[in-house]
Amino acid sequence: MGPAADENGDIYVATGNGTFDRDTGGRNYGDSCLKLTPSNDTVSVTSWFAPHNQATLNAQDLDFGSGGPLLLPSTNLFVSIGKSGTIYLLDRSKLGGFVNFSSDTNIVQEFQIMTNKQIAGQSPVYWNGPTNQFIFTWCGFRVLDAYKFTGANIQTKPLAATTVAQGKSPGGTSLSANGSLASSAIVWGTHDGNGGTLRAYEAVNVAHELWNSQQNATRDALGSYVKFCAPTIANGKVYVSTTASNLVVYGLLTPPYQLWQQANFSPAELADPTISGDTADPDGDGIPNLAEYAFNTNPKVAELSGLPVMGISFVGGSDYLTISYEQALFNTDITCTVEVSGNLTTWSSGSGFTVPVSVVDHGNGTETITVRDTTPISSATSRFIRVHISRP
Ligand SMILES: [Ca+2]
Ligand SMILES: [Ca+2]
Repeated sequence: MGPAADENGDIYVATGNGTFDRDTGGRNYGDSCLKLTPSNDTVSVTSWFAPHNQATLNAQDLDFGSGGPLLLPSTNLFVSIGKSGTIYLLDRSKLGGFVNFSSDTNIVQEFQIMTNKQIAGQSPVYWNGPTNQFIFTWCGFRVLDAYKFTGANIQTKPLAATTVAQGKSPGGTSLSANGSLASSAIVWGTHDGNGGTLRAYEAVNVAHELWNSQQNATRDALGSYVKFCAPTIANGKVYVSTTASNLVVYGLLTPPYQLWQQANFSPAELADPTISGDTADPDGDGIPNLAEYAFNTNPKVAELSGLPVMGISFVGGSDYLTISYEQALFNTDITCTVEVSGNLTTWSSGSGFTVPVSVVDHGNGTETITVRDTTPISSATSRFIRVHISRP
């Protein structure tokens, strides 16, 4: 599996089967983990670890490095999985060397995540969620497990697991999330069912499968997959490699705004822009449809609740205008920008004009965003604040 690098430029690699004689003064690091430090155009081993049973691992083809190192943010630790089914938690500043005992007393933690010796396949996946830090593993012949990382060690009993197990040659696992927002976080994984299937699980509870590519197989089937190869998520799409010499790209077939229109208007209404168009206001509440979409309100119910709320915050001895608005997380096809003005003619936003105050996730697919003015009320004759909605 691939190496990992930290903010100091140190590189961490886990090796597979091979000669190990470092403990007796040799230069061979089979079934080990190495910390490589670049300096003056050379790279040197500045710390290393080999499991106590490295000779057994080598003899039984249980490559230590079958799951690569994963650095854990905001700690000095990293985690690695071996083909033997052991998960290792190591201290980056002192990996531990080698001890000839019956267990690795020289490292932070180790435990068996699989009862049988199986294939790890790839690096674990980390997510800093709203209530827990998670480490996800989906190894060969195993279900996808979500472990809790406390910041110092890993709880050995999984918080949740899927019901679908990998086969002998596991695919790969990735995660997409909007920060720590629970409702946004998805664990994506490929596995060997039906020749290759992409599956999506709720990260806070991986027992809940959100979607898989066999639900509408005619349209979405992956067909084949590449073992140990994780999906890549970027710009709202999921990219999956296959053995059929093609890259399969998954995304929403219909833009979110269009889905919202379809959910709120009949086919006849959709054909009439005076009812379903961006600037139409069929419920007569003064809020045009695009704003009803942006603020997650009902375009057919005249109501004022749910609209942006203006307030005043006291910061550093001065009062500032603030505005809070609710937005659905699926609204990825519009941009809401808070703007401020002193004259209702010239509006400004961003650095020097507005500052983010908070983002509160409601856990139901919506969040409340609060932004404030940077000009104190007391220093101006008038101050105004608004949310500007734009759609490409
Ligand atoms: Ca309206
Ligand atoms: Ca309305």
